[in-house]
Amino acid sequence: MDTFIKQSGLGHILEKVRAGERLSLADGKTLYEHPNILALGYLANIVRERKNGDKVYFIYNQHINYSNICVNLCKFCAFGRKREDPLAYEMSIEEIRQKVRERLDEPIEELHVVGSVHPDLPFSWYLEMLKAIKEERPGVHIQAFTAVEIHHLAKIAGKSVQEALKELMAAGLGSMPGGGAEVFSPRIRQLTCPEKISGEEWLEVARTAHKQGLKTNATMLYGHIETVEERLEHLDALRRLQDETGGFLAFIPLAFHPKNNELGQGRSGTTGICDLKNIAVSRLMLDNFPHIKAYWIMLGVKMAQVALSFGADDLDGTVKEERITNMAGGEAGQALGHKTLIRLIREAGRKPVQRDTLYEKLVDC
Ligand code: V47
Repeated sequence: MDTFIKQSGLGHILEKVRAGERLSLADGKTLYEHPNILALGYLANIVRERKNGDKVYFIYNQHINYSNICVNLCKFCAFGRKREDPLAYEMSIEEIRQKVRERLDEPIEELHVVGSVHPDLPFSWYLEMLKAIKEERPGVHIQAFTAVEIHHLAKIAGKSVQEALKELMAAGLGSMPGGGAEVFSPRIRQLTCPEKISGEEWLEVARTAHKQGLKTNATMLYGHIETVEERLEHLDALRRLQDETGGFLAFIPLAFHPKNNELGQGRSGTTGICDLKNIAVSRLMLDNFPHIKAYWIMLGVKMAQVALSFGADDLDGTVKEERITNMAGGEAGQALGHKTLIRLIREAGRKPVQRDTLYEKLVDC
């Protein structure tokens, strides 16, 4: 296999990967532009197995998308709506309680709570929501609010991000998901989400969270108008912040879905090779991230399974109900039973491990 990698012109990268040396942005470009996906997979798998052996993690989780009424209205998003839109919705705290109660008979470890940049819900509403979830399901870990939402909540509360996070943590916030990162490049943000906080601001919220001991994830939305250089700069910014704080748990490359959004008009979805490249290159570039997640809702179940041989070590979870990808044309469905997740992992020749949000409580399956 080493001969094959050398013949593919990737010998110098193989040497660095074997030595545990950091790859440069130029190496990243070589990888993205390399035509042989098997060579990339082989390299990414070295790092993946060094960090996580044969394990593939999954979690018993439930998503709650509390509202889609949004002031940002990003051009790639099919979920966010103006208040007057017939598809706009906002759950009451009672409805959220009900969603949690509906699944009390299932061993759910994590509630993944993400919504929108809502024009007028007050800060107290978010605290109340966290407390209500904890009342219904006291032991659950709440992974909630992207850095974009946190920035907004601090603003409406008239507090610093640090102070807002402190109150949210006291009300039950356990960690933050990685959304809203998109692509940090100012060019891409200007063209696709001009109302959203900047990449620098996103990173600053993550930095503040990490300094308070709050773990977070990170994402990158790929497969639209971004260049390879812009992807690599995004990965590099995350890698530098992780060197500084060590607060990121997982990186999740998010495949752009083109339906029902402005950016997607006339555009097709990502290809399998593009998906696998983004998994493999992120595994290789993000040498200080413990986990790379193949989020099956975005990738599709089959591609997510294949991604387990190209650098990914996590499939996310059972989910049940998800609206962001679904509204943008996602066809993977919205729920997987844990038996299906285990089967997918075993068939990929890996060892299924049920985890909690922080990858601490682990159960071999
Ligand atoms: O921030 C929006 C993305 C994100 C589209 O942290 C789209 O474990 C594709 O971040 N096509 C929200 N993507 C979802 C998210 C997430 C999901 C699962 C797990 C975790 C985690 C995080 O979805 C948004 C945005 O980047 N998004 N529209 C679209 N059309």
